[in-house]
Amino acid sequence: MGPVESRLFELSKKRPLCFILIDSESLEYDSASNMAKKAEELGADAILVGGSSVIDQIELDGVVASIKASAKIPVILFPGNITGISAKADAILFSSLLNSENPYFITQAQALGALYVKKHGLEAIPMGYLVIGEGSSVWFIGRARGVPMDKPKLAVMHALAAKYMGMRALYLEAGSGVHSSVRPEMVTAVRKNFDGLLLVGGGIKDEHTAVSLAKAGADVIVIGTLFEEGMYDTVGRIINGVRSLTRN
Ligand code: 1GP
Repeated sequence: MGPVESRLFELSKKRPLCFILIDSESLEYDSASNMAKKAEELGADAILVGGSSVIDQIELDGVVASIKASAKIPVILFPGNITGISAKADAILFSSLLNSENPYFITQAQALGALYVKKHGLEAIPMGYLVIGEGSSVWFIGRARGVPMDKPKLAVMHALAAKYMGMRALYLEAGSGVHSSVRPEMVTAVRKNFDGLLLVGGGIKDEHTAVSLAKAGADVIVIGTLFEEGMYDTVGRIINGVRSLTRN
């Protein structure tokens, strides 16, 4: 484990964490900088930089550099494709979309991006990425065969596969901006079978939902849309609610 992963993993043993996802596409550097300051001020534990159709890596480098210059918390890439990698970040969620029907998203994009990650010494956090439900952008672009929301056992099967393949993190993704987030029952079932870092995101819009998911065993709650829409009061309540839970 590299330093960012170790730090987050250790912290997650004490309390659940909250990450803010910033979509790097068409983001002015000043806005990126302000968003980073705001995320840190609200108490986020890390900033994820993502975007499912990033095409301008020069712009991405600028966005990541602006975020890094404005916040002390780790800046972690959450790429949707090989164009989402920047040497300026602290680490990368090096993910395989476990339930994609297109091998490109399972191992090929990873192979195409691997030498860049090595060349720039980016800390890679090996992660299984599992799309839950249907109809989101990631579901469509990633050609995912979405795990039905009410079938926790199917999520558990993938979680065990991720564990046996050596992945130290797992992300249960309902998709950005969706109406319904992953259900706590699914998180509980996965938690019993996966002891790595468990991230849950997509469609989390209120403190009650976020806290229920963290209580069910999520180590990290990821918030994107609410933050992007400037709903800072709600995001602040979510972060405080999640961070105030303790782990035994
Ligand atoms: C998307 O899970 C994240 O990858 C965040 O989702 O934008 O719905 O918060 P939201």
